[in-house]
Amino acid sequence: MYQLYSLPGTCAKATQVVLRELQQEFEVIPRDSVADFQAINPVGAVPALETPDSVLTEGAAILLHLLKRHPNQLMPAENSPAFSRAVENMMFANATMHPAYGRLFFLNAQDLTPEIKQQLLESAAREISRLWHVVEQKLERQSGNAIFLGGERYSPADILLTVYSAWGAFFPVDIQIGPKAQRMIAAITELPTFFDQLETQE
Ligand SMILES: N[C@@H](CCC(=O)N[C@@H](CS)C(=O)NCC(=O)O)C(=O)O
Repeated sequence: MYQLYSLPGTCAKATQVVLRELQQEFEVIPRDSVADFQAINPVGAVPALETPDSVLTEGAAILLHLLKRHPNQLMPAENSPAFSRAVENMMFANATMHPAYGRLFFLNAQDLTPEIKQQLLESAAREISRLWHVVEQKLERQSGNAIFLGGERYSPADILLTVYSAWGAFFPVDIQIGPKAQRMIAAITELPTFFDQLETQE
């Protein structure tokens, strides 16, 4: 049984989806219900995962830990070129796309004139759109019926990107997401593991 420290609507949702995909039991602990969360993750961020051995932080590291330990169809065989590509896509999502969206949250919290804030938000949104164009190109290169970055099966990157894609709606900006990426997002959103009625209680 895992304990997952989480906040509603955050990147920790991707960890929950993967835990469900792996059919692992877990308890969600709302970060703000913990008196001294800094003792668990000095950074203060979610997700943090309590495993039988220790507490792990950093979303991508948590996913790799779980995927290595539990049989799954989310990742290809470990020594294959496809595995390296799946890790590359996961890191693109976690280390490139996530921080790009993070700029929107950061800018929104700054004490700026409305005009300057809007200009900066739009500039951050243009960069996010550029990254979604990179996703679109990756999806265009997929063959046949493959609609995911993982091919015909979805991969951790598809789940991560789908979680992040919802964040654009919080800001008064236009983020361009191409048709293939939109199709991938729609398919992930429909997964039973993506939806959890308890999430509103996190
Ligand atoms: N590099 C970290 C970043 C995690 C992160 O930025 N988490 C956000 C939510 S998506 C967070 O907890 N922010 C702190 C806060 O909202 O107070 C990871 O990938 O786990």
